[in-house]
Amino acid sequence: MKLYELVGRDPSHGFSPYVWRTRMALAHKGFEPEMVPLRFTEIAEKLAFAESRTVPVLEDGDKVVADSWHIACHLEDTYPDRPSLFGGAVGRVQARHFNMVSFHGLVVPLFRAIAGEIFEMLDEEDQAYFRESREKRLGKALEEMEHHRDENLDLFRANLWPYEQTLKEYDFFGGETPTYGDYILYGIFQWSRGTSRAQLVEQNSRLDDWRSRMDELFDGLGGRLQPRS
Ligand SMILES: N[C@@H](CCC(=O)N[C@@H](CS)C(=O)NCC(=O)O)C(=O)O
Repeated sequence: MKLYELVGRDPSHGFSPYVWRTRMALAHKGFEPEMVPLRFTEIAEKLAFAESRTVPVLEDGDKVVADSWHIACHLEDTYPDRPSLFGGAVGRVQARHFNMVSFHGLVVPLFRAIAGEIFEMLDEEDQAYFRESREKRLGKALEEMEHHRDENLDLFRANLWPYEQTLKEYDFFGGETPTYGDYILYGIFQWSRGTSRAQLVEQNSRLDDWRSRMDELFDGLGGRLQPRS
């Protein structure tokens, strides 16, 4: 299997939240894909075969699957005898909902807070692309976003409340063991760990402890990501 991922100047340092959730989902199913690093400005050309303008893209034998959600569904449907990512049909819908809720409440404010730090990870060509595309999306210059960093981080932290509460009763969002919702949220934290110096959660909070448990899964796969220094 091959998994196409996003990197900055360092090709061994993948930081996409969507790729991280997918790496964890693949490990959950017992797969260790060959990682193929791409810079932003390589994606469209290198992934033309998959008709995708974003990572992740998975090559699984002669099957090509683009988009993290489609990859998760492909893995669940193609490998039903391996540990389940969703825990059934209801769990699949709830994972999709988790995806939307966490995008709206967490990915959006976090991106606004750390966009400037992501920019710093990129080479010159990618920086030009990132600035143009993201400033259009944000409606503001990256430097101007920096002035709103604290308020966006505060919003992100406030929106963590339901996740923190759930972890008072359960070890994982899948209950006793992690499932796809855990990988979605963990991907968001990995994105920040790999690109930003922001401290997202308080030490020894439920989320902090959960994150440590997630770091240890699959022989410490996620914990090996070098934090931004
Ligand atoms: N809905 C997609 C989103 C993937 C996505 O936005 N990937 C970003 C990297 S984090 C990307 O490839 N962006 C390419 C670009 O902006 O040109 C998924 O879940 O796979």
